[in-house]
Amino acid sequence: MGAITRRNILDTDIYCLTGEKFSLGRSNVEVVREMLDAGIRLIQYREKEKKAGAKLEECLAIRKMTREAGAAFIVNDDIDIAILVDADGVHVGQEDLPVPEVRRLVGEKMAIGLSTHTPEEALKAVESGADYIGVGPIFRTFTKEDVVDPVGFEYLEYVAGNLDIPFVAIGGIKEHNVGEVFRRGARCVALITEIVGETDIKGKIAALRQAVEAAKE
Ligand code: 3NM
Repeated sequence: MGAITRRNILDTDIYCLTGEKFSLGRSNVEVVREMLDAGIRLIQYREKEKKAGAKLEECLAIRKMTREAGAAFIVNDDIDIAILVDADGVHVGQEDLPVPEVRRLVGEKMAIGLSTHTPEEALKAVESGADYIGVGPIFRTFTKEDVVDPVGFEYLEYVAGNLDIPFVAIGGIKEHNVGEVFRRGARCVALITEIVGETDIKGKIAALRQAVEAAKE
């Protein structure tokens, strides 16, 4: 694989996020090890409960592992930690600092992802200089605390058909519906509970990959 850049960071089918609360007693680091061993090449560290020091320590370990695997590493929310560990990207939400200010902090090399839930937010994200957007929640999910109602396929199809920015579909995506998400225009999907909540993470990733390949045919 070539160098990871702001432009190509989403060039992969399956984007894996951590979620230690749902990880059946395994640590974020253990779960990421499984994901990388299963061939995942894009990891986001998402951890809302731990203190900064503990998050930094985990991110340093995951940075090392992702680098060795040639995988991209994105940190959710914590811009300071993303900078400290030399992450490939940082992912922010609508309530976080505006993208131009995030850019001033992280410099020109790091990718910035922004969660969006409406066409208006997506258009603003493009104008703001985000490198990619999250599009969701596609289906109902209880994983995110400040959850909004599902946007369904309508918003996904709008982004796929009208915007020239890399995007990732997220929210309630499972093995049984991932094929449909690809058929509706997604080229990258992000998942938390379907993967971290599975005993056999490698088996689940293989099954997801099979469903994605079938949808692409
Ligand atoms: N962001 P699961 S939905 C982190 O719509 C996150 O922006 C969303 O978790 C958004 O795969 C979501 O378990 C939760 O549904 C995704």
